[in-house]
Formats: sequence, structure tokens, C-alpha cells
Amino acid sequence: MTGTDTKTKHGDASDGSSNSLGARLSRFDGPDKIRGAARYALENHPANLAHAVIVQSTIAAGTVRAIDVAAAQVAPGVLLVLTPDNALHLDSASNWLGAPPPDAPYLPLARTVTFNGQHVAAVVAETLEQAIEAASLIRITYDATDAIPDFDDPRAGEGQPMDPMKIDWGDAETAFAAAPVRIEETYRTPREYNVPLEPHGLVAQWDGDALTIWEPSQWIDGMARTYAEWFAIPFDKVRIVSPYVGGGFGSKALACAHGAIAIMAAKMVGRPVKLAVTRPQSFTAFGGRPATRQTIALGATREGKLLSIVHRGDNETSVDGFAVEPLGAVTALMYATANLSSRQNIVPVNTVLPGPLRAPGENPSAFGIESAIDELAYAVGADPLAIRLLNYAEEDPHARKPWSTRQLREAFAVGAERFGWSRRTPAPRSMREGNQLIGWGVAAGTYPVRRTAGEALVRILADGTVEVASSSIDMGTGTYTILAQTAADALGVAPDRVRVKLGDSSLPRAPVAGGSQLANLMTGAVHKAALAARDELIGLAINHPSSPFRDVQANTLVIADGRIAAPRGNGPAVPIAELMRKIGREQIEVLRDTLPEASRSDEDRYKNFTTVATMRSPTDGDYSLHSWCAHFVEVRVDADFGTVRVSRVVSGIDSGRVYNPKLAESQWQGGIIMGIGQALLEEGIVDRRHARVVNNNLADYLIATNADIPDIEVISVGIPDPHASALGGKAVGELGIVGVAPAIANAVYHATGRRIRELPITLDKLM
Ligand code: MCN
Ligand code: MOS
Repeated sequence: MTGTDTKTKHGDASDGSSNSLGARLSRFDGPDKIRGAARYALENHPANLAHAVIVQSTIAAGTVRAIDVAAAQVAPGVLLVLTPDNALHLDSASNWLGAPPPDAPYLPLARTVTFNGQHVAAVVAETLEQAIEAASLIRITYDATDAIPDFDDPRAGEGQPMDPMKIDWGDAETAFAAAPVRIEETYRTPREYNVPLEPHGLVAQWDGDALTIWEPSQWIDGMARTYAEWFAIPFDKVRIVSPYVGGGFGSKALACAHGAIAIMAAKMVGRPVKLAVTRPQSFTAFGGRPATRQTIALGATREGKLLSIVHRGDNETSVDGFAVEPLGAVTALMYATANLSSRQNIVPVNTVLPGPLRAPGENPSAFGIESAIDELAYAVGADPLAIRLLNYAEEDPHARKPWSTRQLREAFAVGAERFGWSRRTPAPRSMREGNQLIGWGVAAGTYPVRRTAGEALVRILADGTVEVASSSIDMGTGTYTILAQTAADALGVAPDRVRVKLGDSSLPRAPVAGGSQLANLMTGAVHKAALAARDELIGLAINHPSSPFRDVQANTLVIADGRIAAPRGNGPAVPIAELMRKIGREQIEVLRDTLPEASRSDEDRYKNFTTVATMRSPTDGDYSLHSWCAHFVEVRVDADFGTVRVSRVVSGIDSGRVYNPKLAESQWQGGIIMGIGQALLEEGIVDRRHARVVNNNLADYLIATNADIPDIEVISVGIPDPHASALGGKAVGELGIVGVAPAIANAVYHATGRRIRELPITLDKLM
């Protein structure tokens, strides 16, 4: 619970087991959000707040020759005009892998421009309006050079091979050449952008050398590290506050240049500064999913059994940065084949450095392989579902390890059953209602189980309530709720007796809420801490001189429904609050982490929580750990206009044990909704003359709205997976989006006979 003591009913338990982990509770942060009581970062207005706005380059490549600030400087209310000339020196920061920083200053305001929309100046004023007005008075002249707008420009070349991403087994080229059935096609996805409802921004305040930042964050400790390094202050002098995050989808995991600008400005004007990134600026202040293209060659028998996969992929990166969208991620995992070769290049172009967007890698990878396997099905005359089962991978074909659990067959079965797949007629254009061509498509998806250690504090308070504290975050996912459920279970109290505090770097450390790992890590850490707190309470109850259990001959006690009692009922049942009073304790506090015993030094802890250096790969150990899904989609395509509507989605999903079905279903559906937008709408359009994204607003960059979304049925087929995580869950947050776009493309082919290999599937491509 967050901030209030309301004893609301949070919903019904679906499984009859009251409120324990696994119950279908509504989000505990919901009431505060609905009442407007949840305070988001930019709603913090410390006294004497000044406002900053950024000025962005209007060229994509070249140098800033001069910045004329004369008019801006004397405009009403202006406190500071910030340019590369008067900017404070900042150090470079280590990256998220923890690699040591280059020995060069960090320049959040550019003199050398590498993309259109790069920050080059900023204005700080008394009011936002004054800052905007003054910013418009700044005159910048440039020496522009030629820019490479995208990776189709011949000057972009082939890019750099990413050798560590090479995947090879068997002899894929030879096997492909000899295969009786061969298909080879290229699949493309456009630039896609992160457009969470809450835009980016921050309020920064210095008190001496201590820095407080209110900023939405997926990774408070990682961002604090970067800020500490940029400003050369100790890590523990940076406090980031982020109790609520209005969506992030990957874009709020790392500190951005605008953060450096706001913090620098606050230092220079000696006042707290707020900087709100506008929606248009959020297309260049940080990167989204890079454009990708991949060629997939499948060699198969006449029955459609795979003999070989040859995969070549490229993604765009920036000219001075390094972004990889691993296009072989699903290709090398989904199907059994004796021969595979996968390569990836990154191609530098004049863009902001691309960044993570829900299921980076897996998402476009699945678009490729799940389209290609569908093409193979038609080429050999097989059913698209049957061909997937024919090529089912019984073990991880790349790591050559058993799956920890893989309920993908079950996902296909339950999805097909509920969807009615058996009633599908195979031929393209064979299903029709009036002027609507109906298509049914299927595709699979997967997402790995990532593992870092978590840390959590659990407190049993004098009144019998429980507090859980962690600097991890909840961006709408459900962290508050599932951690309350976890502690409630372990301590034998009702979940609404548990208050969860998140989103503040002064709390115990937490790793990134990215890679769909947080739920599994943090339930593990809270479970461990809560059990330790329970044991301490029981120990006191047995041994404390003034405990009512002193005379009960028991070597342990049980706690249920908030009462502590002897296991066989031979003694009193005492409410926790009463016991606390009797033994004179204000609280019992336990801090636990799930770090391996050998790596508990301060340095190791710092590395674990502020970088991803300690993240274990899904194949580290005896098993290969992944979540799985199968999407069945119906589309209706207007025979004259080519407009595509998704009219039905049924998905079978394996995320292992589900901690809260209501929330997990919401996550899967959210991913599927984003997948529908990706398939039909989303596309960053680059004006190639200026290498500028021109549809940088929500009127022109289309994402799915309610009217685009049909009934979506998600069915969990997961079973507890003890190898994947402490409490048996697997990844949830990003899984749902993986495989949706190819399922839709496959359905569009079935409806129309037109194979669209380039997202989004817009009507012009079907004309
Ligand atoms: N869950 C569950 N059972 C499990 C695992 C998870 O019930 N075995 C539920 C829980 O409610 C948990 C949620 O699913 O809070 C997500 O858990 P997890 O898969 O661990 O994902 P994270 O908590 O690490 O969240 C990050 C993930 C990522 S990486 C992206 S991108 C994404 C996503 O979550 N961005 C989101 N979902 C999002 N949802 C919202 N509303 N907004 C975003 O920006
Ligand atoms: Mo998610 S793209 O890993 O934050």
C-alpha cells in the first residue's frame, strides 16, 4: 500500500486461497492514482523552483559555429542561458555494463552535432513561459556537413559486424544450398519510439554537494551512479525519488543528457530546476527501437522440417554510439535445426543513439523468424500451426541444454482450442464476410529469464502491520502489489496489513526494472527477508521472558491471520501487535539480499545494483530459462480499401508461476496491444533531406488506441519453475509483445494473399 491506510478490499482471490501470492488482487497503488494522490516526479515543486527548456539542433551533422544569446539573456525572467561555452565540466560516466568511462569530458550540450534534434543550448527562467520565450530568441549558426539519414542510404555502407553476436552450428550455408525447399526473404521494422503517457523530465535540487532528483526511473540506483559520476560526487550523495512512473517501456532505465543539463543548471543558478521534456523532444532526447532489416533463408524438407537457417541482420545505431538490437535472439532458439548461422551488423547513421523498447531483440527477431516459418508452411502446403509443432525444439538448440520449463506446446494447444483454429480454411482469401477478407494467423514468442540479485528490507511494526522497502520501482506493472502479497504470505498477515515503499534511492538497493526481471528478483528478496523476520519474531516469542509463549512447550510457532500460535493449538493465539507489546519491541527489522555468498563486498553490491555486470545469462547453469507464448490472431481486411483491423486475439502464455493473474494478464494484454500498434501503426518517418523524424508527436506517430483493440484473451499455461526463480515465476512484462506483429502479418497473408515483410502493415502496402 502506498501512502494511505485505507482498508479497501483489493478484489477477489481467484483461486479461493484468500489473498496469498497467486491471488487476483487489484493494484494497491490504484486508488491513489485515481484520486490524484499519487505524486509524479514533475508534480514536485520545491520552493524557489526555476524552469529549464532545451534548444535542439536543426541540422543532423556538422558543428555549432556560433550561438547568439544576446536577446535571450535580457529577456524577462531569464536566469541563465546555458551553452557549450559556459557549461560546467562533467566527467564521463561508466556505461550500464560497468565498463570504465573514457577519459574525456561528458558534453550534454553538443558543439559537434551528430543528429537532428540534439541538445545544443538551454534556458533557465523564473517561469516555463519565460524560458520558452527566451529559448526562441537564441540564434544558432552551424557549419553543416552531409548527414546519413538512415541505413538505406548508400553512404551508410554495411556497418560494423558484431562478432560477439555470431551464432553458428552445423554448416548452414551448405545445408541451405542442398535443401529440397528453400525460401529466402528480407523483413524490416521501422524506427519505433517510446511514448509513455508520462513524458520524461526531472526536478533537480542541490543542497551543498548533496543532490536530490525527482525523476521517473526504471532504475534508480543505475541512474544515481551515472549522475554521481558525471558530477564527481559520491554515490550516496545522490538521492533519486521515483515512487510512480507513468510508463517507461525501456526508455527510463538510463540517465539522459537532459538530466545532466537540468542538474548542471540547478547548480549554476543555485536553485532547484525543473526540466520537462516535450513530446516532440522525446523523439530525440533518447532513442527508441532502431530500424532493423534481416534476411532469413530457411532450408527444409518437402514436409517442412527445417534443415538450415541462415540469418543476416542489421540495425541502425548512432554515429558515435553503440546500440544493438539482437535480431538472432528468437531465430536461434525457437526451432530445432541441425544447421544455423546468424550474423548481425550495426550501421551508424545520424540519429540519436537508439535505446531499449519493450523486448529489444526478441521483438523484431520474432517478426523475422515467425514470418519466415509461415512462408515455409505455405511453400510446403502445411498448416502454420502444424509446421511449428513439426519443428518444435525439445531442448535449447543453441545452448544444447534442457529447457527449465517450456509449456509452448500447451500454449499452442489451448490457444488453438479457444480460438477455433481447426475451423480455419487453409487457402489465402478463402474466408470472407461480405467485403471483409478474414485471415487467421499464428505466431510464437519468447523472452528470457534474466537474473540479478535483489535486496529488501522487511519491518514488523508494533501495531502488527508490516513494511517492505526497496528502491525498486513500479511503472504500472504491479510491484507494490506483488511484494505486499509476498510478504503477507511469508508472515501470515493479510496483504492490506503490508505497506510497500518503493522508488527512493535512500531505500535498500535494487537492480533495473528492465529485462522483465524485477518481479522474480524482488519477490525472492522480500520472501527471504520476510521469512527471516518471521523467524526472529518466533524466536522472541519462544524465548523472551515476558512472552505469553514462555510456558508453551514448542520449538516453533506458526503465524496465520495476523496471530501467532503454537503449531498444535496448545496455547494462546496472540495477535502480532499484542506480542510486540508484551515483549516491548517497537519493531523487528530485517534486511536481506539474494547475492551469492561470495559477492557481498561493498564493491560487489555496488556493481550488482548499479550496473548489469552481474546479470546471469538465461543459459548460465544446467537449464535454459525462457518464457513462451503463442498468439492466434484474426484480422479483417477491407477488400477495397486495404484497411486492416485486428478483430480477435487469443494467446496461450507460459510465464511459469504467476504471482498475480490479474496483473500478469494486464501485462500480457498491454504487450499485445503494443504489438498491434507496432504491426499496423507505429513508424518513425525520417525526412531524408534533414535526417529528421517528422512525425514527432502523438497526432502523427500513431499508437494503438482503444478503438484499435479487440477482445484479447490471454490464458496462462505456466507451471512453477524452480530453476527460473526463487518463487517459480518467469518473465512477464515484455513477453506479450513478442510474436504479435508476425501473427498479424501472417493473418493478413491468409486474408489477402499478400505477404507484407515490412512493418507497419499500412493500407498502401496492400493496394
Ligand atoms: N508478474 C506476475 N507473475 C510473474 C512475473 C510477473 O504476476 N511470474 C506480474 C507482476 O504484476 C509484475 C509484472 O507482472 O509486477 C511485471 O513483472 P516482470 O516481468 O518482472 O517485469 P518488471 O517488473 O521487470 O517490469 C519491466 C517490464 C519491462 S522490461 C518493460 S519494457 C515494460 C513492462 O515491464 N514496461 C512497462 N511492462 C510495462 N507495463 C507498464 N504499465 N508500463 C511500462 O512502461
Ligand atoms: Mo524493458 S525494454 O527491458 O525496460
